[in-house]
Parts: sequence; C-alpha cells; structure tokens
Amino acid sequence: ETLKIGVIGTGAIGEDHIRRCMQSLSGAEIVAVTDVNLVRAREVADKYASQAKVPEDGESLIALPEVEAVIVTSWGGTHAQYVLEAIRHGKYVFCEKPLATTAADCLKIVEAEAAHGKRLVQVGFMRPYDSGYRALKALIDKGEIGEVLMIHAAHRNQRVGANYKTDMGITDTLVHELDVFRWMLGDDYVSAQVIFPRRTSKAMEHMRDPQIVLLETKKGIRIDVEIFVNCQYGYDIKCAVVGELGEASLPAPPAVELRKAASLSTEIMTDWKERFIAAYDVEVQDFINGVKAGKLNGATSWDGYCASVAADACVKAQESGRIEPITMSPRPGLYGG
Ligand code: NAI
Ligand code: NAD
Ligand code: ISE
Repeated sequence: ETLKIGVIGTGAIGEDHIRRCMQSLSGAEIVAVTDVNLVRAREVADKYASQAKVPEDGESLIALPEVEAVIVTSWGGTHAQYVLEAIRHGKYVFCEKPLATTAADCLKIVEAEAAHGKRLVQVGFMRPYDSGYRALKALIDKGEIGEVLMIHAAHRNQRVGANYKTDMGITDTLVHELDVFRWMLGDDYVSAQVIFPRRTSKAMEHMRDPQIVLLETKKGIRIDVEIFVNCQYGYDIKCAVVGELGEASLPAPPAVELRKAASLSTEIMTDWKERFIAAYDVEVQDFINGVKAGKLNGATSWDGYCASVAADACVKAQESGRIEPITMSPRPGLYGG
C-alpha cells in the first residue's frame, strides 16, 4: 500500500524531500503540494510528481481526503499552524526543524498531540539518523571515553541570504546541535550564554556573525558551539566530545585524498543537502514506515519543544549578554513523563 503524502512548502528542502519520496525511497507518493508561491509549487510538482494536485494553501492540502500524511517544509515561522491543523485532522505530520520558532508554540503542539492521545508528529532533526553521529553516540554509550565532560562543536555554513537574521543563527542553525546533544548525551540543558567574537566583514550588514554559544547541562557538561554562517570555505559540521578517558570526534564525510603538486587535499562540501543526504533518506523512509506501522520514531514534539526552550534562552542571551536559565515544563505521559 502506497502512502499518499502532501507537502507544504516547495523551497530547497521541500523540493528535495519530494524528489527523495518519488525517486529514492519506497512506499510513498506525493499526491499534493502547495506553496505561497503557487507557480513554484506547480513547477516542482511537474518535475517530480506531475499527477499531484496543487491546492491553494496548506489548510486545503491537509483537508484533502486522499492526503494521508503531511510534510511541512515551509519557513519555520509557519510550521506551528500546519502541524496543529494536521493534528486536528488526526493526520501524521513530518515537520522540518524547528517545530516552531517559539517554545510557546511548541508547547501548544505538545498539548494538542497529548490531548489526541497518540503520536502524530515527527520533527525533521536528521542528525540522529546520520551514521557518523550514531557511531559517536554508540562509542560514548559503550563508555569508551568514560563520563563525558565537555563538547567542542562548530556549525559552519558557507554563506546565508538576506532573509537570514542573527537570531536565526540560533533558531534555524544551532537548533540542530540543541537537539543532537540532548539525544547523544541523554541530558537536558540548564543554561546558555552567547558571546560575539570579532564580526566577519563577509556577513551582510544586518548580521552578527560568528557567534559562540556556551551551554551547561544538568550533569554539568559544558558545551561550546561556534555558529559561523558566512565562513566562505564550505559547509562544515564539527563535534569533539571530551571524556574522562579520551576524546571522540564526529567523522568527516568520506572524501578522496588527492596528492598533487606537492600537496595533500580533500574536498569539503558546500551544501547541507549533500552533507546529510544519507541521513535525510533514512529519516524520511523511517517516517513513511512509521506512519504505515502506526508508530513513529525520530524526534518527538517533546524533543522539538526542548530544543525550542533552549533556543529561546539563547536568543535572550544574544540580547542580554548574560547567562540565561533554561527551564522546561513538566513532560506529559505521552513522551515518557
Ligand atoms: P526555502 O525558502 O527554500 O523554502 C521555503 C518554501 O516555503 C518557499 O518556497 C516558500 O514560498 C514556502 N512557504 C513559506 N511560507 C509558506 C506558507 N505559509 N505556506 C506555504 N508555503 C510557504 O527554505 P528551505 O531552506 O527549504 O527551508 C524550509 C524549512 O526547512 C525551514 O524550516 C528550515 O529550517 C528547514 N530546513 C531543514 C534542513 C535540515 O537540515 N533539516 C535544511 C534546510 C531547511
Ligand atoms: P531509541 O529509539 O531507543 O532512541 C533513544 C531515545 O532518543 C528515545 O527516548 C527517543 O525519544 C530519543 N530521540 C530519538 N530521536 C531524538 C531526537 N532527534 N532528539 C531527541 N531525542 C531523540 O534508539 P535509537 O536507535 O538511538 O534511534 C532513535 C530512533 O530512530 C529509533 O526509533 C530508530 O528506529 C530510529 N533510527 C534507526 C536507524 C537505523 O539505522 N536503524 C537510524 C536512525 C534512526
Ligand atoms: C538550514 O535551515 C539547515 O537546517 C541546515 O542544516 C543548517 O546548516 C543551516 O544553517 C540552516 O539555515
């Protein structure tokens, strides 16, 4: 039985998820797509799923009887309204990160899903599906480096566009680290601070870039993450975990070693779509299988909420320059509370 999916938002990742559902993965087809830019929606549909309907907005797409599951890939600020609408229809929904751009909106989703009584939402945090992060977590879980004490991480993008603002360094970019460290450590955050180093001249006028985020967890683990979204040279994700017995680092993606003209080089990717391509494939296939089995895996609404609470504190810390506390609401039973 082929799962019939509708996609809201046919931008970069929306188009990529449509391509992967139609060409790489199995067991699903795209039957409807929409976008505020309906011309773009029709173009993307024609490219990968010419039979797909193009309803005029997200709400109409969710309401279509043939749409069994929804993928939300519109801008972060619009996610909450569509996820809430899907829950209202009792439909499964895969929502790209962030679940919502504020913790208050995430909590509304958590409450609506808990009231529905069954998990319907999977958040698009793909890093727990990445083989490198999985190997790193497995090694930590085996106790190879003893108790974890510190993490030094970096999240670098080659460059970002005019719509990208300083707070998106947190809500759009750091949010991946906020999620993956909770998953990797089985820990929650208690505080955050943000420091701004010398500003790069390569960033647009309105942006403060780079920034360093300092996090503290309940266990007392200290994490520093450099967010540098106009680093020029490539898309580079680094993570070194320091424990009592050693250090374990996220492996770089495989690349050919080139020895030439008295030098040794390896290529660095520039596009997030390529860097995590295998993780997105495994993640979206897991969503398709999860819907069919009636049991979703991957990040829950609660995980989306936790990342967002931490993100809110980081955004506050950007402005205050102070150490901001991170406190969570009680965890509902649906999420193991
Ligand atoms: P984009 O700007 O390329 O695409 C967004 C699309 O959604 C645009 O075509 C826009 O017209 C449409 N849209 C915006 N508001 C809408 C609305 N209310 N209804 C219908 N369509 C609407 O942006 P991109 O890079 O594709 O990002 C989209 C989302 O995916 C963001 O939330 C972003 O954080 C997330 N994302 C996740 C990644 C990951 O690694 N998991 C990577 C890139 C993006
Ligand atoms: P698991 O299901 O035991 O998950 C461990 C815990 O991490 C759970 O409490 C879960 O709620 C939480 N969690 C999962 N994703 C999270 C996220 N993004 N953010 C925060 N917390 C998160 O075991 P697991 O094997 O580590 O993987 C998580 C899920 O992803 C599993 O259900 C698994 O099926 C699926 N998965 C499988 C593969 C694979 O290659 N077999 C790869 C990736 C993910
Ligand atoms: C983008 O939305 C993503 O999710 C990418 O993974 C991240 O590296 C980038 O900074 C975000 O803007």
